[in-house]
Amino acid sequence: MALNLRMSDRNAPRDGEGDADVVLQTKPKTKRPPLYKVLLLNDDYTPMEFVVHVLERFFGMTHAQAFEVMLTVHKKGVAVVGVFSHEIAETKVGQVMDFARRHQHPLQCTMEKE
Ligand code: TYC
Repeated sequence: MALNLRMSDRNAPRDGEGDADVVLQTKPKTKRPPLYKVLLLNDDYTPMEFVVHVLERFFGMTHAQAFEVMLTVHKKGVAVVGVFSHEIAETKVGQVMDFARRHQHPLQCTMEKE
């Protein structure tokens, strides 16, 4: 009769004989999907109130949170505005870039693997 062993069981003591039919079973893998940071970049032209609106509208921030994050981007040049799965991050970046373009602001939003 064949034995199904996990890798961690390989060297476990075993009664009986005959490893002829031993089948190694790899440990079930449940790797979490990678996460992506969504970044907002500063520029000299996009109005502060527009950026605050973007952060409220697409990132669910309160007005106070959005204002604080906007100021961080304004002063430091860039800030992480959220961390998401690849698909959600891509959607957020697309929404922000689209919204900015439609309003003719040069606001830039990007994503990078965490
Ligand atoms: N620097 C812009 C200004 O002074 C404001 C701004 C903040 C622009 C954050 C983009 O991501 C940004 N009007």
